[in-house]
Amino acid sequence: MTYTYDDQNIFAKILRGEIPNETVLETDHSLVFKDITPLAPHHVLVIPKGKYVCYDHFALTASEAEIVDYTRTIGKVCKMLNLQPGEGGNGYRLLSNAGEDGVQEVPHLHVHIIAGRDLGRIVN
Ligand code: D5M
Repeated sequence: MTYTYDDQNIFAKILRGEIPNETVLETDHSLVFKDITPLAPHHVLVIPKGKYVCYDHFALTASEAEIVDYTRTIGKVCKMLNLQPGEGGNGYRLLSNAGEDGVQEVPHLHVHIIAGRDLGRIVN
């Protein structure tokens, strides 16, 4: 399996501190920041600090520590933003685009957390 990571992608530049971001949460292995073009009242991106192109690349090659950190970070953000449907929140959507058919714009793994309005159905 060969993945080619582009060190010049915009999220790599954010991780290196070369361009600014609105950080929501930072952990040992993950960074969460506000999406520059929000689709809803809450729209943040969760990225691993490691060089992973997309979800399968990360899930199949990252260390367990990175995977646990990333998964828990997504949960922590849902909690921070009060989105948990079982805990009085109104829910959210997780989305991760990959590759050409997924219309991935930035080739560094990111999960979108989108919430704060009725997001409608995307699959039936
Ligand atoms: O979407 C990539 C997402 O990344 C898109 O929602 C815009 C967002 N983006 C692009 N540049 C920035 C910066 N500089 N800060 C914050 N958010 C940004 P996808 O199609 O999933 O690859």
